[in-house]
Amino acid sequence: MTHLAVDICGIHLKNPTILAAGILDETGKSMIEVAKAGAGAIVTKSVGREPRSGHPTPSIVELHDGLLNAMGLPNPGIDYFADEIKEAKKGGVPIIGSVFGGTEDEIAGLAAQMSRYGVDAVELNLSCPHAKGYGAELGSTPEMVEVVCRRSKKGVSVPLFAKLTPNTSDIAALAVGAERGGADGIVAINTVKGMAIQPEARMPILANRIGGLSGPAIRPIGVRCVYEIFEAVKIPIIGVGGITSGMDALEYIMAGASAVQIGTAVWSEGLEVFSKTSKEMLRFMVENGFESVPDMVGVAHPDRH
Ligand code: RRO
Repeated sequence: MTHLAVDICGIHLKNPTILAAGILDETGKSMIEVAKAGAGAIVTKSVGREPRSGHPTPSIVELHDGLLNAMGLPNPGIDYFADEIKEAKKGGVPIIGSVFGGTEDEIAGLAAQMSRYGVDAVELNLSCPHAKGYGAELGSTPEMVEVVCRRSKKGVSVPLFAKLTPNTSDIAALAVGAERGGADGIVAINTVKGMAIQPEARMPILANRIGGLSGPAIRPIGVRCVYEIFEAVKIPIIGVGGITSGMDALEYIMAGASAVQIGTAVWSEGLEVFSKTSKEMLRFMVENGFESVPDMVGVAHPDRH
């Protein structure tokens, strides 16, 4: 029978749609709502060592095909997060804990602490494009990605995912670094560095000036990144960037993703986007003779046609 269930690194998902880090995932209660809406799994807000209020406003610019954000890693701090994870688990879907840090020691410590909270996997955010000293700096060379993953892997008892930046000339090389360092999966992509300027004011709109672009505008970039990563590593890939429909998700899966994350479309379409995406994927599978999601993974590559 045609079905949407997938297993990633031993984690069972009833469907391949996962809530991406950064939206409706700061409290246990909001994560339960996302689970109820049909997400197959949930990634938490990226949390760090200390509470942070983030960058000054304006920190979001609405564009017609996406969002530009410079939130600046607002989060309550890891110590506060144990209770939120405990609550989120009541939603009945796997919870993936996202952490960011300024040094390899810090991020490894946070990953270990997150793993002790009972999450099903840990996602290392190595890719925030606009918070100086955090994220992207640690994730900008294959060597750094490898060291951070190796260090983090030691203290983590659950699968470890590395979320990579597209703001590089060779994301596949970063993925190879993650695989060498022992990561169990790759998450691609985080937002694409961008800027919007208000002509009358003659200045950038974001208080931080530079931000990260998400939404439909970046989908072709994400699909290309997943396609390149699929040819470079053996570990599973989770695709993210501009997915709003089942057909968008299928692009990522056929490029090589085993599952997908949805973020900005939750803001633009509402929580229904998870069940809508699943339904559309299932319809496509029935109509095109695919029994399961793994049957479609990477089929856009010439040797897998
Ligand atoms: O908080 C943010 O500004 C942010 C993060 Br942590 C990230 O990973 N990606 C992004 O676009 N914004």
